[in-house]
Formats: sequence, structure tokens, C-alpha cells
Amino acid sequence: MVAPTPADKFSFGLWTVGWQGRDPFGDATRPELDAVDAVHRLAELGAYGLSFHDDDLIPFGASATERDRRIERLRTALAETGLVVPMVTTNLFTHPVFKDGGFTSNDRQVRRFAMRKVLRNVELAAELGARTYVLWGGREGAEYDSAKDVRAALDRYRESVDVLTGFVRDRGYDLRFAIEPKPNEPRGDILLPTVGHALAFITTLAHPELVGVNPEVGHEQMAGLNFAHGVAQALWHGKLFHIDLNGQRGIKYDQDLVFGHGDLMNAFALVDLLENGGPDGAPAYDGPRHFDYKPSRTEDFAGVWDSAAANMRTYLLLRERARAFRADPDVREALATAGVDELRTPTLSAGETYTDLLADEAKFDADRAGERGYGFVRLNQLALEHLIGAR
Ligand code: GLT
Ligand code: MN
Ligand code: MN
Ligand code: MN
Repeated sequence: MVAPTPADKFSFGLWTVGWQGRDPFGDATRPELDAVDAVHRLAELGAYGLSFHDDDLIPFGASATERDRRIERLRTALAETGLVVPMVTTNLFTHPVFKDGGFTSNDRQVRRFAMRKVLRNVELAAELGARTYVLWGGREGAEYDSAKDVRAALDRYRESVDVLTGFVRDRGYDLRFAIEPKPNEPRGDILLPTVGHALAFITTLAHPELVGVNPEVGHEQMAGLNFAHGVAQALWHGKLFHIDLNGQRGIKYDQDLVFGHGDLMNAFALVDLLENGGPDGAPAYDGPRHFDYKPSRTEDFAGVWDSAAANMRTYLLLRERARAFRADPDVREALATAGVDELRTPTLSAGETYTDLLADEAKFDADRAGERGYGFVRLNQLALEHLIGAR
């Protein structure tokens, strides 16, 4: 039951298992990983998908023949293993040209270069059958308030996304964009820092229906936010187009730990939401369960593959625990006491007006209602006991 299969839709970024362990203080601790090996290993472990940045697959500045050769090798590996490419993205952050951003660099020529880089890779994404194109603007931001006109930057961000959706529509691609928020790192402050900021930005676009979000566990938690709440709101807006699963322990640098190796209670709530949060307890999300983590730099390749497997195993274990939680009669009773279901009832009855509502005042005893105990702590303890396998 905890052996992953392609039906579970687990996918990994090529840059995750391929991370060589370079950080701001230290060199690489692992050799390069060939994309073909990554495909074979992930398929053996039970994953269904691989995602990548243009530069993960094709080194920046490679010739056209080298580009074709690399794409062909990937295609062969995909055909051999049955792995698919559900999502593709662009690297607009590594090369020094992007030091002040891609779409929102103060340098107009850099912005034009960034747009061309994305357009070319969108073509490749469509050719490989990807349905989601992630936009993580890690360099879109600033360290100094006087150095960036944030409103002009948002104009340029919108302009770029509008060009991209226009391109996809003209070409007839079955591809949607997902903006990935992050509060900071590598920039001091990144534009569209949280799920909420991104959702508001999307409403201003020319084709908002083609743009959603790709929330990452650690990114929201770096901002001190509740990830499961952010995902719930994205779902509520119909905007959860993709998701980056990993682990983060509190407000600090982006840790990209294995899923569940950070805030485990919130990971449980998240899996419960994704798997049981739809109508009648059906899954609320049917897209890839995408892991965007970094195998710690202490690990050799055995540790890389152990950690890849750990992400999937943890997800499946949490899925199992969340189902048991939902099925437990004590939990059902605690949910009823807590009034969780009652919140689904509209506050006004059908046909009722604010005049009717105002007239209702005399019947309500606020002091009495204020005495109610909601039993939330007991409910949470039941969740914890299911999570740790005590029930
Ligand atoms: C980079 C970043 C991730 C994004 C990737 C997509 S790149 O590793 O830290 O959170 O999802 O560009
Ligand atoms: Mn991260
Ligand atoms: Mn990241
Ligand atoms: Mn991510």
C-alpha cells in the first residue's frame, strides 16, 4: 500500500535529484547526474513524471545540434520507461544576465531576452506533452527599496505573462501557466511573495483562466504562513494548477527538505485536503504530486535515491493516515461537536433578507452562545494520534 505506482502521479524536478549540493558556503559534494539515469531511477522507484528547467537539460548557450541531441536522449529514456513530462519551467535565475531579474529586470534588453528564452522553452514543453508551465521568478525582486519601481515591475510582469498566454492561445497548445510564489531568496524581497499576492496579480491578466499558482510548502512557511490554508484558498479560486511538495522547519532559509521532514502536522492536513477535501471526500486536486526538494549535501547517490523514495513513501503514509482519520467514528463525532460541517450551511436561509436577519436579534443569546466549547483540541489530538499511528 505504500509502494508508489504511476497512478499516484508522483513527479520530481530534474534539478532536485540532480542537485550537486553547491550552497553559498560550499562546493558541490556530488558529481553531475545524467538526465537519462534520473529518468530510469525515478521510474524504478515508482514515479510517473519528470519536470525540468531548460538549463537542467540543455546547458545555457548550447548549440542547436547539442540541444537536439539532449532532447532526443530524454525522449528515448521517456519512451523506455513510460515516464512523462507533466511540467516544464525556465531558468531565469542562474546566469549573471538575470542578476536583476528576467521579466522585471530594469534592463529592457534583458527582459526581451528572458521572454525569448521562455517562449522557446514553452514550445519544447508543448512538444513533450507538458500541461503546466511553471513561472518561478526567483530573481524578480530587489534588495533595496529605491532600486525597484514595484508598480512598473508588476506592469512588466503582467506584460510578459500576457505575451505568454497569447502565444499559447495562438499556437493552440493545451498548456497553462502556474506562478510559484516565494517571499525571498535569492533576492532580498521577491515580487509575488505569497500565494495571496499571486492570486491577486492573476486577476489583472489578459487571460486569467490560463494562469494559476504552484505553491511550494517551504516557500509559504518561510513567510510564517499556513501552507494548507494557502492551498485551500488556491483550490477555492480554482487556481491550484500544480504543487511543490517539500519540508521546511520554520522561518529561515529555503531548506527544501524531504516532504514531511518539516512541519509534519501541516503536511498531514495538506494531504488530507488534497486527497479527501473534494466533494464527498474525493480528492480535491488531481494534478501531479510534484516534489521540489534537495537531497541534503551530506548524501551520496544512495542517499539521493533514498530521499527520493522517502518523499513518495511519506506522502502515501500520510494518505493512509488521513483516510483512517476520516473513517474513525470518534473523529466524525469530534468534527460534529466542533461544528466543522455546520460551516457549510449558508449563514442566511434561502430567500432570507437582511431585514429578516435584523429581526432575528431577540432570539439570540450571545452569552449562552459564548459558553460553547468547540472541542478543537480533542479533534486535533485525534488527528495527531492517527498521524503517529496510535489509533
Ligand atoms: C528553484 C526554486 C524552486 C522552483 C524551481 C522552478 S527552481 O529550484 O528554488 O522552488 O520551483 O523554477
Ligand atoms: Mn524551496
Ligand atoms: Mn526552491
Ligand atoms: Mn519550487
